[in-house]
Amino acid sequence: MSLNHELADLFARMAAIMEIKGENAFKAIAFSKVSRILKDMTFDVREAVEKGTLEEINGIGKSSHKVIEDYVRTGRSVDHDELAASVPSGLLPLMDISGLGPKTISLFWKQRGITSLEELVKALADGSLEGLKGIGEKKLESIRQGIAFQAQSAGRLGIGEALPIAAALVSRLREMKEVKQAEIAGSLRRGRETIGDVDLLCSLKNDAAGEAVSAAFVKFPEVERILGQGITKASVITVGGLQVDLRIVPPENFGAALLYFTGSKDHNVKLRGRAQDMGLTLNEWGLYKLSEYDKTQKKTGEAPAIHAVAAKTESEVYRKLDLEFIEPELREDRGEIDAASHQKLPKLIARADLRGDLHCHTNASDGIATIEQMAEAAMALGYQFLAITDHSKSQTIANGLSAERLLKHIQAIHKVGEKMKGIKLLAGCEVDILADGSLDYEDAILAELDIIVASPHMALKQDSTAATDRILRAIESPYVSIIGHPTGRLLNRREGLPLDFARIYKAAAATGTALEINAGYPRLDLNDIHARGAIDAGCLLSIDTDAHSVEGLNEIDLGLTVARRAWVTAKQVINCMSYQELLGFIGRKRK
Ligand code: DGT
Ligand code: CA
Ligand code: CA
Ligand code: ZN
Repeated sequence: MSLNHELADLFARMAAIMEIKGENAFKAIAFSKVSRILKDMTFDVREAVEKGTLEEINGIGKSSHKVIEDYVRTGRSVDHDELAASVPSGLLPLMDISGLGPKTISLFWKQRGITSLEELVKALADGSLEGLKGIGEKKLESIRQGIAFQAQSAGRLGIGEALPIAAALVSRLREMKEVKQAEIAGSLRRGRETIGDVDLLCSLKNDAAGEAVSAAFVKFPEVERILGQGITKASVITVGGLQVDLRIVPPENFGAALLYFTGSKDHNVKLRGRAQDMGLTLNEWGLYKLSEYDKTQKKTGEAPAIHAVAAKTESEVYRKLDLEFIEPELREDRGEIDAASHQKLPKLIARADLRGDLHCHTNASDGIATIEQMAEAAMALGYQFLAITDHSKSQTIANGLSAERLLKHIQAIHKVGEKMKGIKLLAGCEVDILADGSLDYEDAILAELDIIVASPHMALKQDSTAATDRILRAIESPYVSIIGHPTGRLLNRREGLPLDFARIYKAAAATGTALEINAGYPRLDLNDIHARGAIDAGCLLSIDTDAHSVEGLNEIDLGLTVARRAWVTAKQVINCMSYQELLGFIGRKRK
């Protein structure tokens, strides 16, 4: 985790503790804001401290400076530690339970003496939480579900947390003069949304350097604890509690090893079966002729002393198995091997296919940049269009726009759009889908907008029927072009709406409504399974960052990963249309 993110978490925690204590409401809000700013910042906050330019960062006040400076200098903050010590330590982990906010925690603590997860579980079971003001059985049930959900996702880290750590380790390996190649393998290379452990692979320029490389690896700054270390292997626990296994393999076997350790296991099993059928055998060392392969030749931990049919690159192995190259995101045994054997693999969408972002926020609602700044940033990314979609009026905590403010904002967006050459701006809005499926403005107001992303934000605990009817009703509106983050889930934190997806896909396809893959972490909503279900049902998708800052517009990659895992091609994504085609898409539904 970067220093910025560590500090962002620290501020979020401080804000939560203040809320639990019921003190300093204004300071709690200010600290939440600082947390968000730190998360979105592109430069290292350490630089700002060293150069003394902390004051120039908008939105970070005096009392935050001290916390940041302390933390940068000493790795901790006295203010934070004092605050944390002022509440029972068992209360803080409760913050991570979906359905349980600081206000409720505060109530449980002050009225019922709950100070830990253990006590909460017990109280939920024995009925002692009944009768609290504002806490009905429905709320209690949703907390029970939140606890169950947390237990079920325990032990797997989200890709957004795991990837930066793994990427830092790989780039450190690549900087070493002894290292020839270093790659991420395992579920992380396949782009799974949660990661059990990280598998890294490297090869060396000189066989004898294994000991030195593995010794250096376990001393990388991200490493917190060493589990094991040898000539061909090392295992560590990093900051954030992530296990990372490094394997060192000979360069001539690198491709086969990468293939093997990328998995998935089910994909590997299918590949080995295919190899067998062709009179070959496939293992982590290479692809060999079965007739030449004699297990007795092979000492454990060493490459077989025979000529390999293929071993050096993954492409070679796939080619010798009469398969097209299968991208790592597809290696889940979901039909990819069969497709590859018939040259029927999809040409997966890539970053270069995107022509614009259709969901982002400015400082008119809860973003931090202006319309101009967002538009310029989108241009710098090579985009041809950008939709500005600030929040609608019900999102009061996000400074959602009243109808009156929205109409002015539309004019402001159009004005900037006319001024700017090289990018088209769409005056849009992220309109709340209210609990009953109605939209947050009258149709007459909606008709003024160039594009509408309609999203669920509140009432995310509905049952399947209510939730599905709600989204269906929004899909039926001729003004809605995109359903934003359709379930409202947050990875590892909130399950989101239990939609009946078959009905959603059908209605979206029939009406010409795109379903969003929200690339913002930890949303990633739709996920890979549902995105694939959508395209199989003939729906179009939209892939958007939901950026709240200029930097946020860069965070499209995880959304693309989800899309690629869903077999999505550029043809199925409205962000890959030309501007004219996009207008046609929006216009057809409105007619
Ligand atoms: P994870 O770590 O749970 O997120 O998922 P993976 O896919 O990274 O699984 P992991 O770390 O246990 O193993 C990495 C890869 O190594 C896996 O995708 C395939 C390969 N592998 C590991 N153990 C076996 C095995 O017993 N049989 C086969 N065929 N492949 C294995
Ligand atoms: Ca793994
Ligand atoms: Ca592993
Ligand atoms: Zn939203």
